[in-house]
Amino acid sequence: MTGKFIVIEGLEGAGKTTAINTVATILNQHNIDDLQFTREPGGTPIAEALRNIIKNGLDNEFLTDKAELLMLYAARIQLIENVIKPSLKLGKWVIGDRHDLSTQAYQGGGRQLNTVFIETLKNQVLGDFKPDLTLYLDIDPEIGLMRAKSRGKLDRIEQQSLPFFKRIRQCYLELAKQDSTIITIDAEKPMANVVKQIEQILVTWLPKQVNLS
Ligand code: T5A
Repeated sequence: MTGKFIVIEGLEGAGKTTAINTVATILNQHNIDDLQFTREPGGTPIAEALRNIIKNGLDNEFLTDKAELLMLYAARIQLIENVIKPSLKLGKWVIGDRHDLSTQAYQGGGRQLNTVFIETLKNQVLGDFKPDLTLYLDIDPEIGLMRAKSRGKLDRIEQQSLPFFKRIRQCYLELAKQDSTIITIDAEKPMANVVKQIEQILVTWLPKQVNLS
């Protein structure tokens, strides 16, 4: 049996780290122990090098929005072909810290890049590959950024203006409405409540995926 691909999405400071740990714990409780964790951009040597450029830039060279988009897809396809697909084939369950929905929201909504251009690129690079389930942690960007700031220095993307993050949130919410495999979680609630929401979703979703007698 092939594994499943579960992705955690959301703005900075939404609480993806806790959500990932919660998903892993619940899978373990259902005897699903062979897990592969990924993060995007990143997760292979080439993809991690691209992550570093995307997050921090290089030598003060201006990074264009289109180049950022292309690097994200380059990193993503490296990860999919070299890690995600082989893991799923071996029956591992993959838990992803971000995936393509981030590009739709950040580069489509935030950067306002041409959506036809993004869609064409997506179709060419990913084909019909997509996560089995996406948990979108919805949070007001002001709250998320406050949480992110409390951790220290902000990276190139985190330094963007508030309207940029508001557009991203709007885009996430719209895309979640259009796709039944994306489930929205209220991430403004205290951590214990967020954990509970994830548990409730997985307890309903998991039995549909595997025979958990
Ligand atoms: N990007 C990525 C794109 O633009 N396009 C793309 O296609 C992709 C894939 C990646 C950056 O790249 C961009 C998006 C990003 O800007 P990243 O480091 O992977 O960078 O992503 P970040 O969102 O920056 O990661 P963060 O670590 O900021 O977000 P998390 O993981 O959601 O935050 P987390 O879990 O570390 O929590 C932050 C703080 O909040 C607290 C935690 O304890 C922590 O201190 N917290 C809560 N506090 C109160 N109540 C709760 N419910 C809480 N949940 C967490």
